[in-house]
Amino acid sequence: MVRLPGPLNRIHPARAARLFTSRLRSPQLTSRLGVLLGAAVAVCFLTGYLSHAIQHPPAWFYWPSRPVGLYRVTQGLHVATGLAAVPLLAAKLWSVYPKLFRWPPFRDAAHAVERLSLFLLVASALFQITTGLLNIALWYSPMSFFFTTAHYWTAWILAGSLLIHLGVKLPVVRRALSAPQRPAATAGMSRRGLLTAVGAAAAAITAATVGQTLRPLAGLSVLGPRDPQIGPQGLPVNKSAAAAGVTAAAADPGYRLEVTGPAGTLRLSLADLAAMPQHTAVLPIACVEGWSATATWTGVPIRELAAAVGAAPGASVRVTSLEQDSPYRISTLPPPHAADPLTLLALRVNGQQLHPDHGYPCRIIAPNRPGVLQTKWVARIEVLP
Ligand SMILES: Nc1nc2c(c(=O)[nH]1)N[C@H]1C(S)=C(S)[C@@H](COP(=O)(O)O)O[C@H]1N2
Ligand SMILES: [Mo]
Repeated sequence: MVRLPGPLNRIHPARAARLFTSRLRSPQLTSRLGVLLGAAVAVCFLTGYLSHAIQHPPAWFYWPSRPVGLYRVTQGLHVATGLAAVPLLAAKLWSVYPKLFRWPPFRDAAHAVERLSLFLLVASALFQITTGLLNIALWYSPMSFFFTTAHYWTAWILAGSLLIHLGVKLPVVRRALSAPQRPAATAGMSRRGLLTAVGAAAAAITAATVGQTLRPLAGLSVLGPRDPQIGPQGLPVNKSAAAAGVTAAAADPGYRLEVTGPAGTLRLSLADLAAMPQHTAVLPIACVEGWSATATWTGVPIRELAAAVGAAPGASVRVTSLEQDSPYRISTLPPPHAADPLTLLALRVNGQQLHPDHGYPCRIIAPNRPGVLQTKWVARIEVLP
């Protein structure tokens, strides 16, 4: 029987028993759900940290330009494991929530600290799932903070409080998972039935969204927020030329690309760029939001442009967009990407001139790189010293 706190003691004991005691709740159930949820959170945390490090590289960090689709896989896993965690977390919280009403709330100081860390764990997990969902739905208005920063720092709170929780609960989990199975429930749902239902919910969510990056499954992708057909030239659009405020600048016949390096500065018209040797690469755009799509890109390799202004081997290249006032205006190609022959200043996609929404007059497309760094409407290319 569950001891209820003050106000809840007024509920008739038989009613309270119905409210709070399901024979399904047990350390075994909670432990099994915890193992599954822990695995999803671990993959989600590591792939999320990786995505952050690629975008804000610490000094020790190295990210290669091959294999070309690696980021597509890691970021696909980040979003897929985050989504699969929704039913797992819901079931796990259901399996323990009567403990929330335990009276007294804590036994001693150590127990109080443990429950505080548990509060941080639950709060940060709910925050990560909610903000992640809002972000992939491109629904920013409920977030009065900058998503990227909040999602990043909360991940550390989640990881820290999860480690404390694991440390405290490991003996309970070990006992629960090595204990002999209790006889199956005679009426209602069995533990196996519940675990199967939760697993099926996670699988259904995955199947309904993973087609946004695993393209053969695109037909199933009823919950994937970005349909591959949305947008011109068969590619999703993250931000249109109009939304970026570049429509006039991009269409200006006086457009010149500025290329700067140790040997000086070139100003190239679109015709100049088109007259240079063109290369074609089949590369995905892999958005941090979990969608990705492969396209055939044609344009001038960045390393040829960098060499034309005297770049030394191993240089980084900074790219600036025509777009003003945007955190995505500037990106830097680190040495592996700047030197990779597949990294293009693309003029064409899938055999057509770039649509304005895909970055006309020209855009960056590089292998193994988050979509957010594939800068559109390029105005300037600088070889960094
Ligand atoms: N200048 C600029 N480039 C940008 C963006 C942007 O907002 N501004 N969005 C980026 C993001 S988040 C993605 S996923 C890709 C999407 O490219 P697409 O719209 O051509 O599919 O463009 C990237 N390039
Ligand atoms: Mo993106």
